Amino acid sequence: MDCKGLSLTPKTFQWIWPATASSPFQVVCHGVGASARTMISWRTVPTLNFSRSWQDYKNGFGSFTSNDFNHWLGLEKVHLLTNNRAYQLRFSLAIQNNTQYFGVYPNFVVSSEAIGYAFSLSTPPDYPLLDCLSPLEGAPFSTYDNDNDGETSVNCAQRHGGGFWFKGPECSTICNVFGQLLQPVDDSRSGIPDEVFWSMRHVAVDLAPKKILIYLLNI
Ligand SMILES: [Ca+2]
Repeated sequence: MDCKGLSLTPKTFQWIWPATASSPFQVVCHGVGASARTMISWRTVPTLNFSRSWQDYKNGFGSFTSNDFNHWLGLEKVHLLTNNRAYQLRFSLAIQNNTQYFGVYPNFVVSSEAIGYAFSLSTPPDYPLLDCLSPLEGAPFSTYDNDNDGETSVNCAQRHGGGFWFKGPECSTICNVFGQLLQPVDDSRSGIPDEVFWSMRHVAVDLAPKKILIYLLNI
């Protein structure tokens, strides 16, 4: 069971129990019915630090009980969810005027900790945001204290200020979703390596959103 089909208020904490899990766990469900989103991350305030250890990225961190909802669900739970049912992964980025941009990744599956929570996915459709994840498919997850980026000359997670499926030495040139959420008023990247950003198709600016939501949609 996940958020799909639950009769919910628009945004709420729910206990779910995927068949792949040995015990139930709490997630944020957002929306109702067939379009309900199982949230992986909610970033609307810059105060929650995403420069975290492997254990934190594995198990999750942030607010699971209070009403600001800012959190990372945890790689182990994302692994359990995506091996239980087919999902589309979505990133929703909002800029200052509340315009939203989407990154959409069909058939997103995260492997086990034994192979570093590497992911697989299907070719994403064209959207205004460039395809950030396909070049990183198969790479294990990295944190500052568990550097799996494959390049000894750099610690990508440390450079970019948060965990991700980095591949060195470039790390991730198209997006950085777990860096510092600086929320610049002009919506564009200041250029520091550990800032949140996402490059756009056809436009020579990197978007620096004020808000990022990451979630799974049933497909
Ligand atoms: Ca490295």
